[in-house]
Amino acid sequence: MKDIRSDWTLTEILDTYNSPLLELVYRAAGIHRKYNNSSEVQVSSLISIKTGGCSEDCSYCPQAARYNTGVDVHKLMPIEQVLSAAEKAKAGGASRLCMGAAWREVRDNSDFDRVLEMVKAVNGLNMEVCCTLGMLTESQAQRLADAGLYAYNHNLDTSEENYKSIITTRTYDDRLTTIANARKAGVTVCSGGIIGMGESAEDRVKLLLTLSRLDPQPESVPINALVPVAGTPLEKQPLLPIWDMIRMIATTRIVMPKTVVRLSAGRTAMSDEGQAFCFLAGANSIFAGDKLLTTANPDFKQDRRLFDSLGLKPKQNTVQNTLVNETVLD
Ligand code: SAM
Ligand code: DTB
Ligand code: SF4
Repeated sequence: MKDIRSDWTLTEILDTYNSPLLELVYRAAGIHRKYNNSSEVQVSSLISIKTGGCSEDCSYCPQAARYNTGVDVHKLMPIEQVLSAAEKAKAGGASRLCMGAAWREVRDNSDFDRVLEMVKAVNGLNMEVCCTLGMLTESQAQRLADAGLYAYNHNLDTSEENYKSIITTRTYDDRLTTIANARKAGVTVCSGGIIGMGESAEDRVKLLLTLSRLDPQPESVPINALVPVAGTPLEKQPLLPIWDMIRMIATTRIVMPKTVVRLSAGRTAMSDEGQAFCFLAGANSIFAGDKLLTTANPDFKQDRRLFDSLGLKPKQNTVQNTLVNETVLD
């Protein structure tokens, strides 16, 4: 049977997810080695270009204005600050920079113009540029593409059925529309979810079913473990068992063989051995640098040590940057 499929069924993915753990990992590791270089891990770095004060009610998020989480709220950063953070990330081994803004949606205003300038500037460093700015129209996606955006991150987070219990201020369809808008503009798609929010195994599998049926499948799928933040409705959620993360990564790898599967939020609570299992099961990307958007993450040095112990190396950026010359000439 062929491996790259857009016709996975719920039962097939559920059976895969529930199969004996070591068999599941063995199968996922085989698929991973067939389609990817298993000794390479793509390293991304995150920067929060606009923090907190968001109008949405995402139950997991420390940046929603309605929860008292004590995040350090700040308006859109100056371009120079983004550039120096990007340079630091590049020096630490990151080949991709993801800029996140706590916005419900992008508006056509001077802030968006500044984000477009940031995209151009980071492109000039020859890094893959990714943004996560909330909902986008097709023309906004096109303007980002024209500025040289490589990827747009917009997570589906959970199953359509469970979505309403996590977020009420937007719909699953809104998310799918933004993903389609990014795709139409020729920007690659990064979309995944969060586990450990109290969802069932079936919710996790339904998320993967939806992602696997996107045509083409997303180029990158971040799997986040919930970071329970005090002040959010999910603050009391127990920490995700590592075995659940390994199962989710392995299943993602099997249903989306060529996708970059990112072991995302939650790594500070994971052991090196737990993370090693995730890499074996097909994870081939991480966020590196001591901060995600607002919460802690292992620093570059710690990850370098982990890579050295496991014989992994950071993937070099192979994307040819067509806008570099243009930026230099500007
Ligand atoms: N506002 C934009 C949006 O919602 O698309 C972009 C930023 S938002 C913070 C990006 C993603 O971070 C969310 O879709 C969610 O998957 C993830 N995230 C936020 N808080 C998290 C938490 N406490 N634990 C794990 N992942 C989280
Ligand atoms: C994704 O899936 N995870 C990243 C990135 N995409 C934007 C964000 C994780 C945020 C974790 C909570 C925080 O640091 O605020
Ligand atoms: Fe706002 Fe994004 Fe956080 Fe939701 S996840 S509250 S949209 S920043």
